[in-house]
Amino acid sequence: MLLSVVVPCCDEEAAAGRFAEELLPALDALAVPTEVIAVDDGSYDDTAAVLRNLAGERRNFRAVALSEHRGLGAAMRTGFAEASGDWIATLDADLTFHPSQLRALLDCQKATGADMVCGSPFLAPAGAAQVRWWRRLPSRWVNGLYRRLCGPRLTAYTAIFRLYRTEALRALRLESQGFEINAEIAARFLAAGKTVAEVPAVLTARRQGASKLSPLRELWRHGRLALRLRREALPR
Ligand SMILES: Nc1nc2c(ncn2[C@@H]2O[C@H](COP(=O)(O)OP(=O)(O)OP(=O)(O)O)[C@@H](O)[C@H]2O)c(=O)[nH]1
Ligand SMILES: [Mg+2]
Repeated sequence: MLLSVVVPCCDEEAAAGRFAEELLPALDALAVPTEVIAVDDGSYDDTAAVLRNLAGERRNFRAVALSEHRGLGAAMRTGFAEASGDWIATLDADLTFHPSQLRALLDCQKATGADMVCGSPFLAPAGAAQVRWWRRLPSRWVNGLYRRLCGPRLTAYTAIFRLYRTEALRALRLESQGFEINAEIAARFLAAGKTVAEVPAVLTARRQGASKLSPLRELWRHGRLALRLRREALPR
């Protein structure tokens, strides 16, 4: 087994500075072979240089640089195409889902045989107590919308912290440009009849750098995706 960890990075110079001390040791502790694929998306800060340096020092760390800013959806799809592992995990660059929690995703996959395992801050005893209420509330609302649309099987349609069977992920036709890509992937796994599972995962607050989430833009994109998924599900 090889686990490819795809980490999209946009203006994450400070967060990427923690990869050597925090991300890579946490991956080593999983005791499975891993590779990191960090996708820089035309960052304006020194993210590309930090990632390039790390790639020069560590055998299992790859830095992929997009020539211009193309958005989270495009960055993640690039990471999926570049991955060599038979399993792919996706992770925030700010490590707000701590990578040590990948152990729980791997264990759950082993126990259930699932094609996709989601880490959910909505499942007890995990949570997102550190995250401000004005960020938690819209997230709950949007996830509630996807639950009504795609089914109650999952609680975390929008969270990035996941484990995927590469073959199943690559079979999907994904179109999302922004943060809604995580919801699109979950919806398409379910629509394709793939097995999905969920484990509690703790979400902490960002410690460095600025958030890239623009709530209004992402609400608009989620609305557009929800309409598209609904149209696809209607009998013709
Ligand atoms: N490559 C790329 N990565 C992005 C883009 N937008 C966000 N990201 C990355 O996606 C992840 C999630 O973005 P965040 O800004 O952490 O959004 P969030 O987790 O919803 O909110 P906070 O943690 O509160 O900032 C981070 O690793 C970002 O660097 C983008 O346009 N391109
Ligand atoms: Mg984040």
